[in-house]
Amino acid sequence: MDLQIYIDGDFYPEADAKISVFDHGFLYGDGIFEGIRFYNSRVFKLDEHLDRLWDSAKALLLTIPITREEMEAATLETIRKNGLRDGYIRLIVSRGKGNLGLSPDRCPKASVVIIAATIQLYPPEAYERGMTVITCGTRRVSAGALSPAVKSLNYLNNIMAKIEANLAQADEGLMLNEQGYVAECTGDNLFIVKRGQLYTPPIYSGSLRGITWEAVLAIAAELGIPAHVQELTRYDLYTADEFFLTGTAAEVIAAVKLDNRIIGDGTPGKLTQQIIARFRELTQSTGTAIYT
Ligand code: PXG
Repeated sequence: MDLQIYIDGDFYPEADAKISVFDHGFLYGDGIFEGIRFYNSRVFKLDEHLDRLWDSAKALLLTIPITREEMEAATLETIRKNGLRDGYIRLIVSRGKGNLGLSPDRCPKASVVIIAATIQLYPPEAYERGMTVITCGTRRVSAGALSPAVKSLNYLNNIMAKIEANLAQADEGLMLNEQGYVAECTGDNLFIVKRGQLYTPPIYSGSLRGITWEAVLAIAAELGIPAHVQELTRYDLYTADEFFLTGTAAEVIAAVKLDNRIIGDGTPGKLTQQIIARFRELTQSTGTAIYT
């Protein structure tokens, strides 16, 4: 069956789901998005994603043209229209149709697009063996240029790093900030385990405030695993016992090699597996119900 895509209040089959070439999301990457997962007929962390969407909009002085309640209803309706129980939502708010000229004041109304589909970010075997990661030369864009906390349609910084990882035949790319501290991977936050404790870089090192990242910090608290949010260098990663990545698309996934160095014993670590197991339980049993 053709996907049914939501655009500004109406549903269109995929082939007819089109936006203007004068939309500033297309012309300038001016807009924001969220990537949200749903499992077992529940949307995982929907409120948190909508909070972040509204924060991104505020940071860009972008007026979302519908209310938060309408956005939530439209998201759930898009999943129902496609009859899905497990999958992935891409929610986009673009600056909208304007003219050739980058000023957003030429765009009278933002556009909302909601796609409900599926996503497979990494090959299934990567979840078994663990990911290989390389450090990218491309630095994460500084907060002084464009805050990495804004989930904007401008992903070229991450895409340039992803290209480096692809060329090196690694599963993911590690991005450092301008000071050389660890920021995040191209579409995932990261954690290490050292002597039974978790460490992860703070948001101000240059990462998105990941919703999976926050969920993992909550799991650590629940499981009694001490967790430290502090600046990290590659030294910390090279000498870690375990290394794993988090993201809505990636979920929680072990990383076993960085720059061709083996991390820990080269297999997904015990604490990582414990966290993955609890994360799976939560994704299967919590979230906003879609079909009631
Ligand atoms: N950092 C960046 C730069 C991201 O884009 C994350 C961290 C993880 O955040 P969440 O909130 O998802 O835990 C992301 C999220 C895609 C895709 O289509 C990318 C993300 C999420 C969903 C899909 O590649 N990135």
